Amino acid sequence: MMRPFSMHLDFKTGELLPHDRTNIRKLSDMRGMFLDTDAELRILEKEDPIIYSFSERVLPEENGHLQLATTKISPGKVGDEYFMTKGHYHRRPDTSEVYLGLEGKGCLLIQTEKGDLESIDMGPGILAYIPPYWGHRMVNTGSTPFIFFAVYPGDAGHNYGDIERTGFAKILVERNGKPLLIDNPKWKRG
Ligand code: PAN
Ligand code: ZN
Repeated sequence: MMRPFSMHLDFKTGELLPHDRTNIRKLSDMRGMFLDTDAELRILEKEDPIIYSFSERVLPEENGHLQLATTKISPGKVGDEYFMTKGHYHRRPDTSEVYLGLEGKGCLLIQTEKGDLESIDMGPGILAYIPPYWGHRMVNTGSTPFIFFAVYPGDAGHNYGDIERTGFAKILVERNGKPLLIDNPKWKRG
């Protein structure tokens, strides 16, 4: 039987100590996920920026356990679309998740496979509940890193393939210096 434990979560930096691994997602890992592929190429000709990183405490991938992670999304845009996570459904789709905003300004996009989409403005202290079956992607709509903490069932797993194929029904772009949610012309119904 696992022994109880505690960890330290730095609310300013999102650092989770101790953690077992940090995953880094650069723009080259997300080819084709942003709308403006010409802007994507122009950036990649010069550099390959880190779009986000997330640190995880590896816990058993079993029903009854929970997984813990913090994510930090860099500020920035590809064309006029804000940096974001890849987004996913859970491999076990009947599992939920909690996202807690820690630092910066963000927006959570949550959608069903049919493209029923909701957005939730995120910031420090805002807690979002993602019910079973809803795909989720976080977007940094601010000019500083956006940091959030996530808790989800141990055996939820990640299904990235469906989002890679369909995208999200809406995307977040900057218009007149402010975030605007618009229909994604590349969206394919799941
Ligand atoms: C989060 C995400 C994390 C990175 O912990 O895994 O923010 O985003 P992507 O997984 O979409 O690359 C979570 O939702 N876990 O289930
Ligand atoms: Zn998730």
